[in-house]
Amino acid sequence: MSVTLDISDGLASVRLNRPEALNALSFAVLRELSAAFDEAGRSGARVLVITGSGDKAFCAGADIKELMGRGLVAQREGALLGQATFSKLGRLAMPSIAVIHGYAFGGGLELAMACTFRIATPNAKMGLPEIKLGLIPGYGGTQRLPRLVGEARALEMVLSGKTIDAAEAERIGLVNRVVEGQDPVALGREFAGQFTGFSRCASVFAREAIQRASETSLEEGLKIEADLSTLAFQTADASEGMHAFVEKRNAIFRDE
Ligand code: DAK
Repeated sequence: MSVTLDISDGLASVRLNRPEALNALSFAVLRELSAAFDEAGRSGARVLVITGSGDKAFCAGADIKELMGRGLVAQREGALLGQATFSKLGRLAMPSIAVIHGYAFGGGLELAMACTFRIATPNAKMGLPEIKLGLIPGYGGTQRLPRLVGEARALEMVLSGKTIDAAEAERIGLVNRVVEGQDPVALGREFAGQFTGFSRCASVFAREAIQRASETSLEEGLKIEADLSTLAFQTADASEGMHAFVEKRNAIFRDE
């Protein structure tokens, strides 16, 4: 298997496992990823962490060797497969975290950008180098990068194909944090710890509202917020959270 999924203690850990090709995303890998996300979603895990195996790369992008010589219809189907696979991450009830260690290029960075959060080790190198191949990003990069870093920086990265390091990625908001440590899963688990103790309902509503912010007008977005925040009041967890405050105790959330 080129993708492994391990679920323990509420953490779903997805690992790209093709170190000999720097974890490049073949179409078979995309299909395995898609299946792993489905299974993680069914598992009830509270958070999902994605890492790459080996010490050189999170993921060096789409498998360039496999992309060559395919017809236009097949290429379009391939782009749609990559987009659908990555979009699945955003629809999971749990937040997802990409731990970028080493290279995250092209489709690898697009996978990371589809996650809720990205953290990077100091040796991380990121870029969308498709332009150097005569291509443009096809797995969501032209849409997610400007939403994360703004149009000007996205244009600079996509049109130059340049590589940026972890510090620069943190500065422009492409990654949430630079973290130090040898074990990527442990780094992801530690970062995830901030999000796992609350109501899943509230977490899902908050993510939905924030995701919609970049897709709608302010007026429409405020309506979405009013609806989702009102919905949050209907949950047992909201009742528990407010009662716990008044009773000066820790809340026990049940995701209800
Ligand atoms: N694909 C296939 N194999 C790859 C690969 C990749 N993206 N990246 C690395 N490898 C393989 C290398 O070929 C090599 O295998 P062997 O030759 O030993 O068999 C092995 O991994 C180790 O790589 P290197 O020997 O090159 O290692 P270095 O440390 O010297 O260099 C590197 C590391 C990451 C700087 C270098 O490997 C590199 O530049 N890799 C390519 C990075 C890249 O350009 N990625 C973006 C790909 S484009 C679509 C539209 C667009 C796209 C996809 C679909 N549709 C419309 C369907 C575009 C997506 C992309 O991601």
